[in-house]
Amino acid sequence: MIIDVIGAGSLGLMYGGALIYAGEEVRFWTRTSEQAAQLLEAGMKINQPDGQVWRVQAGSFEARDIASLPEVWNQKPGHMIMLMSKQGGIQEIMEILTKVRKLDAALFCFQNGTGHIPVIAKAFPSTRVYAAITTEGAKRIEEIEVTRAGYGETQIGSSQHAGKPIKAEIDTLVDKLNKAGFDTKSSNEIDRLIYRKLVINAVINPLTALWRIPNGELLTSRERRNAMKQLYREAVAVYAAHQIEYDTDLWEQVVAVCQSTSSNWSSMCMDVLHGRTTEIAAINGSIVAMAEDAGMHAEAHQLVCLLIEGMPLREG
Ligand code: KPL
Repeated sequence: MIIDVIGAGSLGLMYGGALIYAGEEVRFWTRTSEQAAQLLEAGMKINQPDGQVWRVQAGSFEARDIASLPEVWNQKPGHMIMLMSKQGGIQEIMEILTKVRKLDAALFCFQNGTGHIPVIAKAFPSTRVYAAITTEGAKRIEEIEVTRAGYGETQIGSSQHAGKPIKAEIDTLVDKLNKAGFDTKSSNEIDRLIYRKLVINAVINPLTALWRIPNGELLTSRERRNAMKQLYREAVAVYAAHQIEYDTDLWEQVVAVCQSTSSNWSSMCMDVLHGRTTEIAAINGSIVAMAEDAGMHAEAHQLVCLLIEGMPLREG
């Protein structure tokens, strides 16, 4: 079974590399042909939290730039796609995927934020689109080396905003990911988990990115906790206005994620440190939009959107 991993950033490399290490047939689709060439020549390396280094041999997988996907797929279709790019890259990837003659596959979306699942499901009616929510974190050291930040949890399920699911497809990926060393479960309530993760990201990501601190350091001062609380309160008020259910201990869950990922640099903090576009629009921006829909204002979320969007970007 061919697993196509689209996007070889930190999470893409970590999941894809671990699947190859576990014996799966993986094709990486990279943003640049340079990264694909490096992967093909040198293989890749995953540094595990326990100090082990998993070396994925060159020759044991395929890697190409994403632009060549339609041509290759039309000759040799894959079975499962893991879409690992950031939200900001989805549009471009979708444009490339529309060139595939018939994209008959299970497509697993690993993005933070909301909104992308129904858009992808509508654009590719012959795929089954699933959502994956993860607390795994990784840091890309080089184009071909990644360090896993700790042991997280991955949940996969079918969103009510996507087409009819095939349970066996979810179970197959769950099984493969567990064998590759990821604690993975299937979930019947993935939409609830998406909204749960949205709050977690909307509180942790912009603040860690603004203060340039690892997740755990958010808890170390009253001022930082107060800022977190303000974002949290606004987000759950917006959920209440939309009748979106959330766990009564969601605040404690946000704190628990800061603790369990205390030495991680959030994905948004990493983007800001590298001068890259962030996922702020899909995270806090979606809370601002939901607030507006309900005739409310989410002022703290609006402010962090402006602060993050005003950060200098680096070319390339
Ligand atoms: O999902 C994350 C991210 O960095 O995007 C958290 C859970 C905050 C872990 O760092």
